[in-house]
Amino acid sequence: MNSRIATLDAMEILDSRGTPTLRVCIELDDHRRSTASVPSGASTGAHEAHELRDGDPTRYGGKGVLRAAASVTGAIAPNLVGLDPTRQREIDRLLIELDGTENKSRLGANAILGVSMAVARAGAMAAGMPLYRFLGAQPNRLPVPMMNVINGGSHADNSLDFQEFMLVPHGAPTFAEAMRYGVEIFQALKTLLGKSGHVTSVGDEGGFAPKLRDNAEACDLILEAIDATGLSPGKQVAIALDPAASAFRTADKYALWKSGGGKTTTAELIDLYSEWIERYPIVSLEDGLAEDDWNGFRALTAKVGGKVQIVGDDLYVTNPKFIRRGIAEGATNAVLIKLNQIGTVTETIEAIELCRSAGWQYVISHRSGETEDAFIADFAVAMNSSQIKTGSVCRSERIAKYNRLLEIERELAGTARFENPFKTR
Ligand code: 2PG
Ligand code: MG
Repeated sequence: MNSRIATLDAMEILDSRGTPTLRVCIELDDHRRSTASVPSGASTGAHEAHELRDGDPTRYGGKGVLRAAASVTGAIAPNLVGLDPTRQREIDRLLIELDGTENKSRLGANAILGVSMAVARAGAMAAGMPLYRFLGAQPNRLPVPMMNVINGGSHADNSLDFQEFMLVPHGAPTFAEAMRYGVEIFQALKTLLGKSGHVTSVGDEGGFAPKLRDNAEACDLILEAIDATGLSPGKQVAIALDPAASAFRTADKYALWKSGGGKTTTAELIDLYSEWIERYPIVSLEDGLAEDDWNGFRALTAKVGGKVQIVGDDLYVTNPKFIRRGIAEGATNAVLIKLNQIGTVTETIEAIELCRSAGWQYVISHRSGETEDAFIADFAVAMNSSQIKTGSVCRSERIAKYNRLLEIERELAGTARFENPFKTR
């Protein structure tokens, strides 16, 4: 017989921005323990599951999570004690029922996800398997990393409207080599920035946060840095962007206020992206438009979706309801997957299954507020995801995921695959 859940506990810890978040601990009846820590976003989609915060102005500016911790120990724990932790789907259904709201606002999506992730780990432990093997059918693919080396938008106090400028070492032979490419380019970029008098301090996801002339200069610098390493742009390393356009959406336009670029219409922004796609080796464009601009997304995908990956993040918030609509309307051709946007491991897997059935790519993603928990590294391999987005190549909360993937690649030894999911142009 499998081990059973004996106790559940939760505590307030801190994330990479020094903001409180939740850690859940499950003890099995054989005294083994699993823990999971919940991430938190800054550029959050309007329809994300509800992150429960205390709102008590005397602690952490209202951002404490003691109420979410109390959801775990109060409402949830008595219902889970005695259950078999390998029954993830049933336990997640139970959590959803216990909450009873559409967006998990009663118990808090942070409380529910913390439990759901800790159950997955406890299940893997009970089954005597690493997490990636427990959650995956035939896990042997290492995802191509998307490394956010220049930060802007709401992740940095600089002149860039676009939130993320990422390196994609898609032409590397292995995951470990992909990491080396990324790190060497990151170091070259640091030298370049220093030489041209820019600051080399980093933003929330560990990417540089310089005050540049405009958004395009970030792509120019990345290209220069790739050249400086002797790697070949477009062949070995490409660029991915996440403008996170919901953050600069006004009533009917997009306002490039950080760079002083003025207001643009949806059509003008689509033209700018297609021009960039011709000019730079871009393989992926996430949230190029805002979460409510469905018409714009359809037009963008119709125009450039044959050449590059168009990813919806705020647009879908990992919610099968919105992904279904996106598939029906051809709004994008890929989805960003964040566990805490929907709130349980099971619903996240359902979102991924929808992508698979449509032949769409899916990218497993961190949040800008992270912890040392590397759950998404195992999860990406379990889901056979072609890509993972987990920040720059510095700061331990980002590196923890990369290091775990290096470990998994080594563990898989001869059977590990690392493949380029992008169209080569
Ligand atoms: C995003 C994420 C992660 P945040 O927009 O894709 O990079 O940012 O967690 O702030 O929503
Ligand atoms: Mg995004």
